[in-house]
Amino acid sequence: MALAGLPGILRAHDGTHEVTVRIERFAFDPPEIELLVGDSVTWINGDVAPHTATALGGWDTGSIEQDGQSRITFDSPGEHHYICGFHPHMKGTVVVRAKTDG
Ligand SMILES: [Cu+2]
Repeated sequence: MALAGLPGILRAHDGTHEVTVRIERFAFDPPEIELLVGDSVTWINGDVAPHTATALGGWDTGSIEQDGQSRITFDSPGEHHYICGFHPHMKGTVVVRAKTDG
């Protein structure tokens, strides 16, 4: 299936997308995601321990309890490196591309 250079997690882009990142065993899965402006990401915590997705100097999901979730919408292009506020060794990246790219 032709995806116009976008990664497999994105399909034909009509309107906005919602991408899911699962938190399992103290790791973000997938650790790196790529989306377009206007898309949103939902983090779902499968661990017993609470986690966050926290970009330094940026957005923060706040604490997500077991089986809880939190969603953030990305309105501008950029590359966001984020961690879990409770477990800073947990790292993830959100790359937001302008819709005119590619
Ligand atoms: Cu954590």
